[in-house]
Amino acid sequence: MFSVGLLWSLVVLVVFTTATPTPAEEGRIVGGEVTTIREFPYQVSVQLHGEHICGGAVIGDHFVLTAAHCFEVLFPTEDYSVRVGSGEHATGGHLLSLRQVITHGGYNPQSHDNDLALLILNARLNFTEHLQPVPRATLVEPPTMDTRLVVSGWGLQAEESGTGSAEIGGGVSPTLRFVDVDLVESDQCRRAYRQVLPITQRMICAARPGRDSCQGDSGGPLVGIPAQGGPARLYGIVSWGLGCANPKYPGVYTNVAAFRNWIDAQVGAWGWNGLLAAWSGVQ
Ligand code: 4AZ
Repeated sequence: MFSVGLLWSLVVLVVFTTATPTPAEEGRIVGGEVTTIREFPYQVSVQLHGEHICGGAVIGDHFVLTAAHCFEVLFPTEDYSVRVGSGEHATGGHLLSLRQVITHGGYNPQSHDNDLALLILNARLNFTEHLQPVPRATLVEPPTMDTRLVVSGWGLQAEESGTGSAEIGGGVSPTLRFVDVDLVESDQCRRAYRQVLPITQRMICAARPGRDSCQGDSGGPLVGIPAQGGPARLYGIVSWGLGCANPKYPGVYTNVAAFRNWIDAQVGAWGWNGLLAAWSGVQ
C-alpha cells in the first residue's frame, strides 16, 4: 500500500533533501502505546477492498469524518467499508458499507487544503461502550496549550525509508495505538513549513519530541481533552506532514472547527434527502 499522502511526503523529501530524516528520527509512532477501542470508541478503520487505508472518527449515528486524501483515487462506493467498534482493524466489531463518500469540494491535493471527507453509512450505528460518537470542536472553544491532545490509529510503526525501497518494519499496526502530542502555534508551524507549503487556517499543527502520527493514521482523530475537565472534542483529522516525528516538522491536521458549517450542511442535506425519499416512497 502506497498512499498518495506518503507519495507526496516522498516527493517533498526529494525536493527538499535537507529535510530527509535520519534513521534515528524516522518513522515510528514513537512513544505510542497500544490501547483498546473502549478508550477510543469513536475510532474507525476506513477500508478499501477489505484493507485498512485510513482512520476515521464517528461523529453521528450515520457519519464518519476522515481525510479527503484517502479518496484521491476514488473507487466505487461499494469498494469501501468502515470497521467500527474494534481495536483491531482486521477483525472484530462490525464491518459496515457506505452509502456515500462526500469529499470536500475545496480539497486541494497539492496544498492539502480542505483535507476532509464525510462518510455516510448505510446502516444506523448502535452506540455501545465500544462505539461512541465524539463531539466536534467549534471555533468558540479553541484548543489551548494545556489541552491534552491525543491522536490514535493503526498507522505504520516504521516509516518507509526516503528511497521508498527498504522498509524498516511491517506495515500498519494490527492493534490500535495512541500518542499524546502538543499544540504547535500556527505561526511556529508556518515558519517550520515555510519552504514547503502554506499552513492555512484550515490546518492545525501538533508535535512532541519523538511522537507523531504517521502514514496509515491519516483520516484519524486528534482529540482534545480540556485541562479543566469537560468532554473530549474532535479538533483534528490526521492530514499530512514531512516524515513522521521529524523534530523540524510538526504533524499537520485538518482543523475540524473550521468546517462546522460544511459538515452541518452535508449532514442536513442527507437528512432532507432521506425524508424526501421516504415521502416519495409513500406517494
Ligand atoms: C501520510 O503520509 C502522513 N506526521 C500522515 C501523517 C503525517 C505524515 C504523513 C504526520 O499519510
